[in-house]
Formats: sequence, structure tokens, C-alpha cells
Amino acid sequence: MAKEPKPIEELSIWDDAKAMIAKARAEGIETVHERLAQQTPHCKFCELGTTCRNCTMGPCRISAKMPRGVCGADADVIVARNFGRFIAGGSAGHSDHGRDLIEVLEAIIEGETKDYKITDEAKLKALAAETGIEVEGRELKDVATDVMENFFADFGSRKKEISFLSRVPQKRKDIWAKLGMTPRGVDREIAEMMHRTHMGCDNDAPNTMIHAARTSLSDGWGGSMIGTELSDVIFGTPTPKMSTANLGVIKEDKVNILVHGHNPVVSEMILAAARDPELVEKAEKLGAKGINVAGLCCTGNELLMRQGIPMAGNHLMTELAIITGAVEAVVVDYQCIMPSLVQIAGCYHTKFIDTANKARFSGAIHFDIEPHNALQQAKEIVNLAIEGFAERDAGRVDIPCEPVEIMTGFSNEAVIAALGGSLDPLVQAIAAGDIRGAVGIVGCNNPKIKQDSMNVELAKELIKKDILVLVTGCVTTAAGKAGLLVPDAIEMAGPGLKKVCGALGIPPVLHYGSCVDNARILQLCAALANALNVDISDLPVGASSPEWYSEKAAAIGLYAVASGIYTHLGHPPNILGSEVVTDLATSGLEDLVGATFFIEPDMVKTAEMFDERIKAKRKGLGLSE
Ligand code: CUV
Ligand code: SF4
Repeated sequence: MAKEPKPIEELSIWDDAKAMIAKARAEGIETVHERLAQQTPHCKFCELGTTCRNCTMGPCRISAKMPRGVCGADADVIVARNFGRFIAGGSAGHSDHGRDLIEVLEAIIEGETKDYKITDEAKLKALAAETGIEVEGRELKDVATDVMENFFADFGSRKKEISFLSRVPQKRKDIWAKLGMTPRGVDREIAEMMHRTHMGCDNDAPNTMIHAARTSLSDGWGGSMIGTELSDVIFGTPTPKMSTANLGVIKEDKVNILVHGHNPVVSEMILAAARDPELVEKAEKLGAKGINVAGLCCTGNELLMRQGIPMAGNHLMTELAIITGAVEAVVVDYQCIMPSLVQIAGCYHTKFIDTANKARFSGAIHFDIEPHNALQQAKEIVNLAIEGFAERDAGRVDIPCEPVEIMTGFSNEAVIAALGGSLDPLVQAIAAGDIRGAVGIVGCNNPKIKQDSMNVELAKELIKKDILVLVTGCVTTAAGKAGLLVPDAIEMAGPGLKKVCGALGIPPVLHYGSCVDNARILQLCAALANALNVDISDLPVGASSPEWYSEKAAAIGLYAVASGIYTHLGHPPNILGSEVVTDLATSGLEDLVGATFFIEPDMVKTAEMFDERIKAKRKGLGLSE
């Protein structure tokens, strides 16, 4: 029997969310919460990870009574294979996004597009130098061509290792080499994971798990890092700026366009089109006070970091944003876009527009945005939104709140500039104990968890303990709505963090970007480790994804662990059906890579676990606790 949906009070900590869930229920519109209730209880075998559909001798389910699949695979093998494919899925998502940026760079170099350009030449040259490409005395185009070819090659089959391993401390690289964990190519590791998990290949769970880690490293230090760095080259490296967040950023008197998905390649063009004077004039003629572009999920984070556009919400706000009744268009690229948005948009005047051939939605209006036609297509999309303004039913509009202020734009470059040109002041603040350590809180919402309850509570608990928090992905809007992303939030922080952030005029919780931008955090950890001449696993740092749901979040968690970062998850992946895999993930990896996952649903306890870890790591570095 399906369960009743939970009472609204238990679904989210936010008033804007609760108001819109109530509106949806009053209007008879189904959301993720009703569908979760329909799907509950979930299949126990699937929850444990002990189902296999990798061949047609099966499908097989493992239990005490039937401990092996038809081929003979046991629970350990099946759980490891399923987890490996899960990681491959997440790594593929981030990395294919990264590849799209290389293709835009290629289109720029070959003169196929005028819509995109190299905005940050200095960054391009710095990347070239870092990855062993000659810069001095060469034309920018030639340097760019080498960078492009080098990154394309990182997707293939390197004999040794991918380019950005130049950033990794030698001690860490030695560990990877010893374990057979060195990533040799993004597509190679993903394809090899599919190969290994075919019937009759890698039937040794720990061995499959090692390759899962290698696959995730090809994402973190490969696909994601390339995505982040080339986005900076093409759209500009983020600098600190103020913006706003929550459903109040949707404006009753404007044409509202929400960009949703992950890649700035599309959303940047939508924003540019929305600023086109002719289109603005057209909107005004139709009675609107302008065109408002607001962000959802990670493509929102991308635009927020670079252009300061407001954030309407994170994952569990995407359906609810449409329910305000004031959204003319939702423009999506790919990833984390619930297909239900098409149905919900259909309950209003909202146009749902997809833009990528690899992420099409039945019932959507489709535009194939490519480098050569991007701005012109974006203008057509914005024009559609403007025309939709007249169809809006004012009687169904309800924008439930006023926006809150947030500060954004913390790239490593911006942080180093704020520190006066080097990481030394940060190293000194850590050494002095004013900043005791740092934790990245990243990832999603999950309707199984009261929305943002854990994301926000953990951030608050950590800053109280003088632990600097970096947020990306869906945790951004959570922290922002909780008032943690403004300089005044130092009042919620411990004395040391308050002193340092107060002096710099920055919040104790820094917005570090989108999910691919977790690569910025990896880079920062590597730079700190190199500055101290230690390994990343020696640093007083951690990572957490309290409310995660996606394959991508699992890949992020795994590359963090494999990079030596102690990593918290609010709930386990579907691995509990294998003791071997579970033990490896939650303790065995410590001996191999110097870090593990820990699973903990209580955020006060989680903060204490990080505190203990940070104390131990500080001690190891010869610092006060
Ligand atoms: Ni990756 S963080 S739901 S949109 S992966 Fe998507 Fe960015 Fe989680 Fe949020
Ligand atoms: Fe069953 Fe083995 Fe086929 Fe999986 S690979 S479905 S366990 S027979």
C-alpha cells in the first residue's frame, strides 16, 4: 500500500516552499512529495543494492535463501557492480558537461561562433602553463588550440595520467599509482567501468571499488575541473558580488524566465538575450517592467557566480517555482531536471523549453542550441517568454515572500586576491587556530529528507566551531535563505572565524559555485597541501553531502574520499547489502587513501565528527586543537 503524503510542515524548513506545496495541493497539482508517497515503501533489494539486471539470465535478487545470482555472483559482487555503474553515471554527467565547454572553445578557435569568446585570457594562459603548454611569445589562438587538444586528450586514453594531476601533491599521486587508481582518461575510466561490470568480468568487489574511485577521480580532477576552468575562460572568472535568493526573486511585474540545469553555455546566452534592448522594449510594450532571469540548481549557480543573477531555488524548489504562476518560461539544458516540470508547466501558461539534444523532454518546446546559433536561438526563446506574459492568469499568481540577500563569487582566484595575492594569510589563520579547518557542504535535496534541514543545520554547527564552510550546488540556496551567505552571518560563527571573516568582510560560509565547481575546492585543498608540503589527507578539512540524491553527488563524494578528504553522507548509497563494500567505504578506505565516508543523519553528531577529525589533523600538523 502506498503511503499518504507527509503533512506539509514535515516537507521543508522554508515558508516559500510550504506555501507553494499548499497551493499545489489546493490546485490539485502533484509534486515530488506525492510521487514519493506513491513509491513508498521502496523495493528492499534495490535499497540494499542486491538486485542485478546486467544480463538476461537474470534479473537476480540476493537474499539469505538465494545467495547467488544465476551466474554465481554474490551480494558483494553485485553491490560493487551497481555502485560502480552509479559512479560511472555521475562521472559521465559532470564530464560530458566539461566536454561541452571544450567544444565551445573549439568553436571559438575555429571562428564558428561570435556568441562566445575568450573572456579571461590570463586564466587561459595560466591553465596552459600549468598543464605544460608553452605560453611565452605565442599567439593566444595557438595557446588556446593546445589547451583544447590537451583537454580533449584527457577524455581519451592517456598512457600515464590526465593533465590536472599536475595540481595534485606528489604524495597523493604516489598513493594512487600504488593502488592502480591514477585516472588515465575520462571516457576510458567510464567505459572500463561498464566493461568491468559486464557479466563475467570484475568479480572481486574491492577491485571494482578501486576502479570506481579511479572513475570518480577522472571526474573531479578531469571532467569537472575542465568544465569549471573553461567556463571561467569563456565567461569570466567569478569575483565577489551581492545577489538575492528564494522564490521572492520572481517578479510579479516582469517577464520571468527561469534557467535550470547545469551548463552555463545555454544560460549565459539566455541572459544575454534577456538584456537585448529590443527584447526589453518589446516586453515593456506588452506591459511588463522588464525581463527577469533567475536561476534554479546549478546553471543558476553558474550565472550567480559570474553575473550575479538571483537564485529562485534549489532542487526541491524547481516544481514549486512554477506553481507561483508567474513564470513565463523554464529553459533547461541537462541534469537534475525533473520530467514532472513539463506537466506542471502545462498546468499554467509556463513554456517549458529544452535546449540540448541529449536531454529532451516529451511535451517540451525544443531548441537545439549550438555554438554557431546560440544567441539567435536564445533570442527566440526569450521572445516566446515575452509573448507568454500576456497569457499569465493574474488570479493564480502567488509569490510567497521577499528575497534575502546573499554574497557570491568566491573562486580561488577571488579568494587569493582578497587575501592580498597569496594563500599565506589563510595558512596563517589556520595555523593560529582562528580558522580551525574547512568543510565543503555540497549537493542536493532529497524528498525523503525535510528540505534543507540538514544542509542548514550542519553549516550552522560547523561555523560555531570556527570551521569555515564552503558551499556549492543546491546547498547554496539553502545557506543563502538561512542568512549564512552575508558578511553579517559572522554573528553566528565562533570567535576565530568571526575575527578573520569580519576583517575581510566576507561571510563564514562561502559560495564556491556549482557542482562541477567542487573542482575549485579540490584545487584549493591541493594548493594548501602543497603550501604545507603535506598530503591532502593531512589537512584539517572535510566534505559533506547531507541531502544528496544523484549519481553525480556520489561521484563527488567518492573523488573527495579518494583525494584524501573525510566525507560525510546524510544517508547511505544503496550498498548496505554487502558488508565488504560497506566496510570498505566506511572504514577500509582509510588505510588505502587516508580518508573514508561516514554516514550520519544527525547533524550535531556530524559536526562533532568533523570536529574530532579536524582536531586530529591539526595535531598531526603540530598545531593547537
Ligand atoms: Ni549537480 S546539487 S540536485 S543541481 S546534483 Fe543536481 Fe547541481 Fe544535486 Fe542540485
Ligand atoms: Fe543475474 Fe549474474 Fe545476470 Fe546479474 S549478471 S542478472 S547476477 S545472472
